[in-house]
Amino acid sequence: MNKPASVPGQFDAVVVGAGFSGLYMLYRLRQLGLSVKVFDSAGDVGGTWYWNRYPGARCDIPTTDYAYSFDPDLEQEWTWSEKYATQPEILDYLRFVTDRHGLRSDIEFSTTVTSARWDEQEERWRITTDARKELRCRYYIMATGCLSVPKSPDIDGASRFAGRVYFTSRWPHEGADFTGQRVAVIGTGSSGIQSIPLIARQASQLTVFQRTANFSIPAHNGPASAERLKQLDEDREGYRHDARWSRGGIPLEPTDILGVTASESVRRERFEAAWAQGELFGILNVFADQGLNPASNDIVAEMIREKIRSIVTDPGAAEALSPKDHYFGTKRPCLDTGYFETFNLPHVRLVDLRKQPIVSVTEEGIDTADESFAFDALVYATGFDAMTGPLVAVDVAGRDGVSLREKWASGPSTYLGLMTAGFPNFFMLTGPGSPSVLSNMTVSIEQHVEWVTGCLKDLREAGFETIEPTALAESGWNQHVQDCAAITLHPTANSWYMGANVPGKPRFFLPYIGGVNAYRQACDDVVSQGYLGFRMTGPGGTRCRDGVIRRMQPDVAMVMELVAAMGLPPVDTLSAADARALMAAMAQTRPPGPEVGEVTDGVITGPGGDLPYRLYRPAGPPEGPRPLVVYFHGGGWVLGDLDSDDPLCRDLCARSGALVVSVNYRHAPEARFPAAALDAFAAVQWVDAHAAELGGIPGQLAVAGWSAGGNVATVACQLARDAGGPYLAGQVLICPVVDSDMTRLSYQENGEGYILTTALMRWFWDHYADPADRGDRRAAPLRGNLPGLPPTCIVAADFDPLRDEGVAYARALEAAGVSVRLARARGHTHTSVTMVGVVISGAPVRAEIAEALRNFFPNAAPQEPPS
Ligand code: N01
Repeated sequence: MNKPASVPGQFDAVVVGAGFSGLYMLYRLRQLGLSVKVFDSAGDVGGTWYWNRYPGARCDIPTTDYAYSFDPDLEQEWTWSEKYATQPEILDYLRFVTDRHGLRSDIEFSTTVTSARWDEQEERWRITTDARKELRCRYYIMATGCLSVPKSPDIDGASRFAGRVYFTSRWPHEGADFTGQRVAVIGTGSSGIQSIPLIARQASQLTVFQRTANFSIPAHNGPASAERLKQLDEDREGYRHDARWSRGGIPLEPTDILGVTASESVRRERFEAAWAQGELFGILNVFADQGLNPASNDIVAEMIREKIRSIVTDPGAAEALSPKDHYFGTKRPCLDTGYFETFNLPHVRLVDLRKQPIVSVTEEGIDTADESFAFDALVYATGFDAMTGPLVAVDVAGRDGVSLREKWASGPSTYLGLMTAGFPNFFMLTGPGSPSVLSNMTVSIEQHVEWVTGCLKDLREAGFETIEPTALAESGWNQHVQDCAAITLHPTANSWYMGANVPGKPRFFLPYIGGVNAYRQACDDVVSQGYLGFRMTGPGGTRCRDGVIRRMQPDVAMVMELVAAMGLPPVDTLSAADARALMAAMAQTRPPGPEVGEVTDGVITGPGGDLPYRLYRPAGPPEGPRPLVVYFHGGGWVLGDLDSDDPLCRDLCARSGALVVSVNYRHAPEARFPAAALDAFAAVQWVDAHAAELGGIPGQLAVAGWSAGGNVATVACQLARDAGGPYLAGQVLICPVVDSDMTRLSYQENGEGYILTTALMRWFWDHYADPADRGDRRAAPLRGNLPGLPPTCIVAADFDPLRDEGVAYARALEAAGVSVRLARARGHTHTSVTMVGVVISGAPVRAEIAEALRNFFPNAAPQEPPS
């Protein structure tokens, strides 16, 4: 039972919303012994399931999973009747849970919270409702859901229609009878796709106005999956645990099969199995790369289009119903029961608004550019102001009276999707920046509620009364949320995930796509690091451990995990020969890099013998000579060859439009310092002398190199300057070794755990140069004479032990009057920027490198980046 308010009108917590999240929040807060008041505008519990009563409304996550897991007895007492339960059954379930735990007494229905203001003096929220009720609380919790504010009809004349108007999101409780009526449905998202087949059963004529064709797969509804029920019966707790630590909130083994490399039969088999299963997470897991790689996505998309064409008998309608303007999964895919089949009925018509847009709603119906339609009823299935809409619907004002609406004018900003700076003690359940709508909501809701409960308990035990994220932690999280989205295809779509469905709403990827498991880990890590990024205050003082919880690019983190799971021996424990064999074996499994026009191999005569080179010529126009870049591979002067950096050279060539000549140089320990540096200089001289026959423009020559290759590249620059030639237009140094001092901060921060370790760097140096030689400017070019060097682009990666020497070189070059571009590889390691086709987030850095190269050559032709 709830603790009553000790002072009338004053509660420990106010919760807005009595759906899945608000009910569970209330249950947990009561267990903490807090006084709580819950408000909901609806007349009963249920949230989204109270309002969305349109015909055909069901969940699209199997009900075995779309349910609370906090109460094992409840799980035994409630049995779902179908794989995907209907809205009335889910509403019954929520009523059952409410009554079972006696929650109703603390909920005030039919009451809307209109404003919430932080009172700085009292450190309380002042809450006002539409019943003019005012109350105060310490904690203000929005449990208002992600899709609860309907989008207002943005169609001319919407108010003019004289017939009955329905919104799927505000369906009348008494239902609607369309028998014998001419009905229009506008919108073909999940709500439209679920309701259209049932409306068609009653209506005498049904006209569907479709702006965007949507991907939908058959739900194959029926009894719950026997396999899943068996799993639950055998080990319910284990099943729920797996769900909590899965990517989407349902136990599922993520595939590692790539669409682009799978055979035709494997592709077909995997797709048909997912189609037959009828589950969203299944069809989103046909291939590991379908959410990232357009080519892989298109394989799945085309198979769905084939299905649509096989169902819909009118080829014109089939074509119009086949989605082509977005990648599969980038708008929420739908589950349907007979949706596409409905368009085979003689009284159902599809109007493609891309061909004949709506001009206006009229008194009688709808006018499109080509036709006037008359209707008895109009159904809007036009969606929601998603995720942010419900939060800013209340006039929330935090410190200094700043409103949430103002703060979020150009997009939401949260820490973990749970809180936002400037709004102390204000919590959001499944807010923007959390997995929410991309996950099984019930799992995400339970995780948020439990996190908030744990936080309030910890605050109390430590004697704190307020908690609020810091600006640094919040901006770091926002960046991470966007980084996670940026490596996927999601930001390309005009979806409600991007805010694109609401005119004027900032384009911003709203949910967290890094996965339920990764997200849960981040939330747990914040707590275990003493509430990293939160400021807590109380009578006992203030505590704040400021910082950013996730700084690494998500795909780099994934690669790091994969490499760790391989359990490879540390390279610094191997012989040079074994290390080379290991590197060569690893290179076998990676993608080949982009196509270029031509690749030819040749040999340069170097000071110590032949030096193999590989020449990359860009594809396409212009014909004729191009600028030349001499490239040196990485590998600590010990490892690497023409093959090791082949994908990177292709990428540099394709992006920059220059000829790239990758030159192998003598390796240590067989040929120690200064062999590699001398070879590099000789190679530069040779390429300069043979520019025309290589297809290059004489005099338009730059050098580039990664890691130890960056070392020999810049040493070659210094030697060329001293020798009075060749003339070099620029140098690109990707995470270069430029000094032998291994005490810099970046060594301390990143010397372990990021592939290039301090131990490995020592191993490289030991193989390459005697300690006495390591201060020589041909080994440590940072110590050389720097004036007169060509324009330079240096890439410094956050998690690289060599980061700070790269930065120091950039600063020293600048001080010597050299034009320098320092490209920060944010969230990258020493090796990740060069992992072409593996680490997608490295592409913008490589684009910057290519731009720097093009700028070295003023007459170079601009290039299209490789896809
Ligand atoms: O809304 P939507 P929804 N003129 O935004 C069209 C969840 N959900 O209510 O795509 C003409 O998806 C709009 O066209 P376009 C689920 O997460 C779950 O259907 O913007 N058309 C689109 O076709 C879902 O994703 C279930 O070009 C206009 C449609 O209206 C989310 O809720 C069931 C228009 C809106 O589709 C939202 O689904 C239902 C205009 N002016 C919902 N404005 C389950 O199964 C909009 N449209 C659990």
